[in-house]
Amino acid sequence: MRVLLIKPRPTAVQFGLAPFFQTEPLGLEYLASALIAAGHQVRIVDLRFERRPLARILRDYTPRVVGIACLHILDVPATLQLASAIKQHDATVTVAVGGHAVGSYPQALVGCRSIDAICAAEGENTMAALCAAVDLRKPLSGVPSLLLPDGHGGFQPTAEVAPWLDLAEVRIPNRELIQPYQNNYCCLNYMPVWTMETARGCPHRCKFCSVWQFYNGSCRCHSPGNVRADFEATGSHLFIIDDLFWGDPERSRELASALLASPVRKRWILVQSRVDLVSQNADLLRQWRPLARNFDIFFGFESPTREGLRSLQTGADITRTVEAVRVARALGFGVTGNFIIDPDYTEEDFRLLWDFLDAHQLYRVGFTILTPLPGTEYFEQSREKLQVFDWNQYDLHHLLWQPRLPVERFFELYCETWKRTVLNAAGRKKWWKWMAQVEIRQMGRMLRILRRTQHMLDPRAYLAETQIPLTPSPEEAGGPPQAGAPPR
Ligand code: B12
Repeated sequence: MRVLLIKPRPTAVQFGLAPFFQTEPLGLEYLASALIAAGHQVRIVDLRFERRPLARILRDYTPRVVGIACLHILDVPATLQLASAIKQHDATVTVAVGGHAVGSYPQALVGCRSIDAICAAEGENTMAALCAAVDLRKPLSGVPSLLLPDGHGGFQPTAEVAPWLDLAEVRIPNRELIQPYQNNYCCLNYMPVWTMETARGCPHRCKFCSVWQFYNGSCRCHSPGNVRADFEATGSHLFIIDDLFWGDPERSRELASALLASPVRKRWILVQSRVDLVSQNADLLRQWRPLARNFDIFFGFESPTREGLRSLQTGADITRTVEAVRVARALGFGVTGNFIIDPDYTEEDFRLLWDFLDAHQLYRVGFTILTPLPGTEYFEQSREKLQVFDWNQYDLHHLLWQPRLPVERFFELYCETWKRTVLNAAGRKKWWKWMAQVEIRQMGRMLRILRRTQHMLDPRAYLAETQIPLTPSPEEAGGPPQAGAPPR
C-alpha cells in the first residue's frame, strides 16, 4: 500500500530557532523504516523545501494513507490546512496526524473533521498497525494508542494503549527518502546537517518542558550497534537530538566506546545536556571529545539567578552552571544554550542577565520568552493568565500575557539582549566572519539566513506581531482570560 508522510511548513517562522535551524523530519524517517519493513511503499515530502504543489504529489502518487507530522504546536495551523486540503483532493484517503505536539496536546485538533486518526504516542508500531488496518479494511478502533473522531468534532482514545517500544528493536531511520532535501538542512553555518537520536525521554521534571510528559517519564536507549550504524549513515555535521545527552553516564561510556571503534569522525557534533551532568562527568566528556573536530554542547541555562531557577523547578543550581561552562571549555567543547526570559523581568533583571553573559563570555546563546507549552502542567496552571491562544505565537518569542514592564520596553530590552550575541551581524561577530565559515556555494544561503535573523534584534518586528495590548488599562492588565480559550 502507498503511504505518504508529510512534514508541514509552519506558518510562523520568523523568530526563534526556525530561521537558522532547519533540520530533517527524523520522526518520519523512523516511521518510514517501520512501514517499509511491514511491506508498504513510502514517500516523505518535506513541504518546507518541496517545490511541487501538494495536489500534484497526491495526484501522481495516489497514497491510501497520508501521515502528517505535527512536532511543534506551531505546526498545528499548517497541519489543519493540510488535512483539509488532502480530504478535499480525495475524501477516501486516510489522514493520520502524529508527533510530539499533538501527542502531548491532541485538544489542539478538536473541531477538525478532516483527520481520521491522531497518534498519541510513538509512531513506529502504531502507524504500521493503522496502515495494516486500512489495507485489510478493518476498523481503526482495533489499533492501540490512537484517538479517533467521536462524530462531534472531538476525538476519543481507542481501547488499548500500546506499550513503550523497546528501542533495541526499532530500525534505524530511513535516510534515503529525504535525500532530495538533504542539502537544505542546516544549523546556522553548518550545512548540510544530519540529525540522529540515541535515546528517547528525560527523567527530569522541568515544569515548562513537555518531553517527560509525552514519554510519561520513561527514558529508553537505542542499542549501541544501531547507534553506530546510524552514526555511520549520517554526514559530517551531526545534531544529536536527545533531550538529555550523557543522561546515563554508564550507558554513555559504552556508547562512546562503540562509536570510537568506528572509523567515522564528524566535523561538527551538537548535543543537548544539563549543567549538572557536565560539571560532574569530565571523564565521560573527555571520552566523547575525539568524535568530532568541533563539538558543541547546548545547555538549558534557563535563568541566571538562583531564584529564577527555583521558580522553574529545574533542580539546577547557578554554581553548577558556571562550573559546567568551565569544564566544557577546558575540555575543548563549544558552549551554547538558552536562557528563559520571564515576562515578569524588571529592568534590573535584564541587567543581571547581561552581567552574567559578560562575566562568563556567553555570546553563542539564545533567549526565549517563558511560554507555557500545551501538554505541560505549566500550561494548565497558566490558563487563567494566558491572553493568547493563537498557536502561531507559541514560538517562545511572543508575549502571551502582559509583562511587568510596558510591552514596548520589554521588547526593547529583549532585543538588546539578543544584540549581545553572535547573531548580531553588526556586533560581536560581523557578517563577513560568518561568510568565512561556509563554502563559497553556500554563501548566498548563509547571507539570507543571517538577514532573516536580524529581525530578532528589532523590537518593531515583535511589536508588529504582539497580541498583547501596548498600553493596557488597569483592567486589561489583571483582567479575565480571553474568550476562545482551547478546551482542557
Ligand atoms: C529536533 C528538534 C527541533 C528542531 C526541528 C526539528 C524538525 N525537523 O522540525 C529545531 C532545533 C529546529 C527545533 C526548533 C524548535 N523547537 Co524543537 N525539538 C526538537 C527535539 C529536540 C527533537 C524532535 C525529534 O526529532 N525527535 C525524535 C523523533 C524520533 O521523535 P518525534 O518527532 O516525536 O517522532 C515520533 C513520534 O512523535 C511519532 N510521530 C511523529 N510524527 C508522526 C506522524 C504520524 C502520522 C504518526 C502516526 C506518528 C508520528 O512517531 C515518531 C517515532 O516514534 C524536540 C524534543 C523531543 N523529544 O521531541 C524539541 C521540541 C519538539 N521543540 C520544542 C520547541 C519549543 C522548539 C522551538 C519553539 C524552540 C525555540 N527556541 O525556538 C523551535 C520551533 C521551531 C519552529 N519554528 O518550527 C518543544 C516543543 C513543544 C511544543 N509542544 O511545541 C520540544 C518538545 C522541546 C522541549 N523540550 O520542550 N526543534
